[in-house]
Amino acid sequence: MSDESSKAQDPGNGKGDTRGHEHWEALAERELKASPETITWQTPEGITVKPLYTAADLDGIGHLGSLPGLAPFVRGPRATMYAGRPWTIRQYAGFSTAEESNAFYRKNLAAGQKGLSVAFDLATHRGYDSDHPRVEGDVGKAGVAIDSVEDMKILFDGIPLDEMSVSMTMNGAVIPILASFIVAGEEQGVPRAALSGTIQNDILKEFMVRNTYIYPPEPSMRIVADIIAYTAKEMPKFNSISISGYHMQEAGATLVQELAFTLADGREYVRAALAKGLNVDDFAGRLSFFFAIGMNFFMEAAKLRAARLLWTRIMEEFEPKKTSSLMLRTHCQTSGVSLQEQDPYNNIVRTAFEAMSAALGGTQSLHTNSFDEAIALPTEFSARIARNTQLILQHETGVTKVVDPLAGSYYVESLTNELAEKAWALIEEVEALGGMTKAVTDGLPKRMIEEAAARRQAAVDKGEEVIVGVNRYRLENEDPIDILQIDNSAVRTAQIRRIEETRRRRDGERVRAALEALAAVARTGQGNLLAAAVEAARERATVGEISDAMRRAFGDHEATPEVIKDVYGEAYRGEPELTVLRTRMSGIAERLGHPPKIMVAKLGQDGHDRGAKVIASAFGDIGFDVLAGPLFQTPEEAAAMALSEAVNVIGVSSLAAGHKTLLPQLIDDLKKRGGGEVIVVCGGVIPRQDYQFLQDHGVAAVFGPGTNVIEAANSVLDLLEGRRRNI
Ligand code: MLC
Ligand code: 5AD
Repeated sequence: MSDESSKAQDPGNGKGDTRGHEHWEALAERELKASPETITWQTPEGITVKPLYTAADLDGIGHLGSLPGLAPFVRGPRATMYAGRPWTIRQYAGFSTAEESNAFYRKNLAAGQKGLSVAFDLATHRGYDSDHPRVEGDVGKAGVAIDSVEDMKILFDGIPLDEMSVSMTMNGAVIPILASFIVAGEEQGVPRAALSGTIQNDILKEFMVRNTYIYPPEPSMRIVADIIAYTAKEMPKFNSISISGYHMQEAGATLVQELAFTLADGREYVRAALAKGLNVDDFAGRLSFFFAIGMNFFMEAAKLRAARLLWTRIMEEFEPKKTSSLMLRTHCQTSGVSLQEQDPYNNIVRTAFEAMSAALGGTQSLHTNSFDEAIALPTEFSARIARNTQLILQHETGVTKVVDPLAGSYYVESLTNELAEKAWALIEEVEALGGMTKAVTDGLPKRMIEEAAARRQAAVDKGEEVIVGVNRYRLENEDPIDILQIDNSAVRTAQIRRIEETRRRRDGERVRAALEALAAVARTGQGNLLAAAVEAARERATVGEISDAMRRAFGDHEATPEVIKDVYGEAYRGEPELTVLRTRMSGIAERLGHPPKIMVAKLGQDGHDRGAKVIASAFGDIGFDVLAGPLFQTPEEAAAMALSEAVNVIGVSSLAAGHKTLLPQLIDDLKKRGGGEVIVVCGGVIPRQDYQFLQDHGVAAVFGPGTNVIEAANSVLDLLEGRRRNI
């Protein structure tokens, strides 16, 4: 052993001894043949991760002495955490009809799942009944179709609502859905005070990223506050809101953005509830949170620790008396966007690491995604593996035996502190803008998140960020996997039949009176919207009717799509593939007499617009003339817009499984209007099994998940040059 290395193995007392550190540096430099500073990692959060953390990194960190169950809860909201009670295994699920989803829930509960989490279809989210003409492609597709109390009762048939906690992801049509749930409970013999569960009820992030809003921001915030007020009084076991960062990360947010915007949203909701005259301690203990857990293993665990620390800091401003008012409790879901279409069994591994990170971060409840996530909704098989991932974590790995086992790690404590500091700075920035409602209305958070998404896409396309099986180690041949296919027209027919039956059986006069009373509460600002909606739901008013009664008073929210510029192009600056592409583009533009014009379209109620936004901004930077279509177009509206704007190409982004209904309609309508020459391509969550069907209906190319944007642009140019017309 050389003199140097034996010295390096004796790094002093290990407590930030600078002499020891110098020896380490010398040794590291010899190994690397470069300074250790050359191997730091710049994360998207702007955090510089060093190759080594030592006790010196803990200097000045204030939270180190804290204990679990005690403010500021860095180490967890409960004193014993999972040693006392493990997190709730709560798989998010829903598809097709209430009958089918009910059967799925029951099987899952019998197999070890502990709580329910309902996924509704997009028609329901946006307050439309299944018979509404705008939702033809959406019924029963991305979740379960619920039109009235009758469906809700079937959804929970045989599931005792006084024992089972039920989460419902609902934000737009939150009033009719929660009202129908309350009535379904009542008719099961469970008084509302005994219902336990959570309603998402987080509208601010809908305007920012998830897009299942209905009404404008102001009445939407009133809805949130009315629900908090109602549950505080009537439903003591029910969590009135699930303040969600998950969708921000899915949309491309860095972890600092996710943390900051979520907590700033939370602060805004507290203010809205206080403005209703509530006492902070009457509702704060039932505010809950929801975060995504992506692949940055230690940073995700640190994020949850930082979230609890910062929430306590925020809540202290409101001077609550109860400790539980300072406590952040959260659900987590492993990251959907981290999962890939290519080599999909790799996703089981990804999800397992993410689940472990959520557990080490101290989540209260967890959903683990299924490996077929990037292709379709879970099958029974993929859902079983996802659930078992949690069961194995809880029963076989020993992680539940000790509270917050990462505490004291030089690296994790540093990350916790750094994330908290960076997120706090961003929270203060939002505050300086006048708070989150204002910031959301002005569009700043959305813009920041979209920029982060475009930057990330460029990093993946350039191969700087490695995704196994996608931009490295890609398989030559992919074997197709079995997926869940839903026949939405059959679901729609069944739903319409039940709506008609419900309408036939109810007392029309009483329904009208209840809806009128609700409309008056909406119009006058007097009274509680949820209380009025419970009366209407009891009379069998439908989700669409209750939503419409409020629509009349509140109006619809309409967003104008904005496309960010120069982020993707900047990240690619000087790279030969972009230069070559731009040259090719100029040639085509010259021949056409103008740059090729592409409309990026979203059809139906599918508001997942990350892909559309990334494509629109990257194609713009590449040199296309980009028209970003509004959300929620019908195929006819999209065709009319494309022709009046004289586009050469329509690129449809589909993430909610409506493609087989909506794309053929779009192409038919283009032809009817004499626009058969417009090239139609599509991208998004589209199973390979559907490619041929789409091609047969005139779709020129399909770009599945994991498509490189530069390659997609080249393919579109091929199509424009008539060089390739296949998938
Ligand atoms: C917990 N308890 C303990 C304990 N740990 N008691 C003693 N010792 C311990 N160690 C008690 C709690 O106090 C509580 O009782 C009860 O046990 C349940 O524990 P919990 O920690 O509150 O868990 P849970 O009921 O599961 O609630 C977790 C939650 C909640 C607070 C985060 O809001 C929740 O379930 N959220 C799920 C949200 C969700 O599924 N979202 C899906 C989104 S999908 P008590 O009496 O105090 O209540 C999505 C995708 C999309 O959004 O876009 O469509
Ligand atoms: N069933 C199961 N998981 C779903 N997700 C969305 N809808 C469903 C559903 N009906 C999950 C996916 C997605 C995230 C938003 O929620 O993981 O990424």
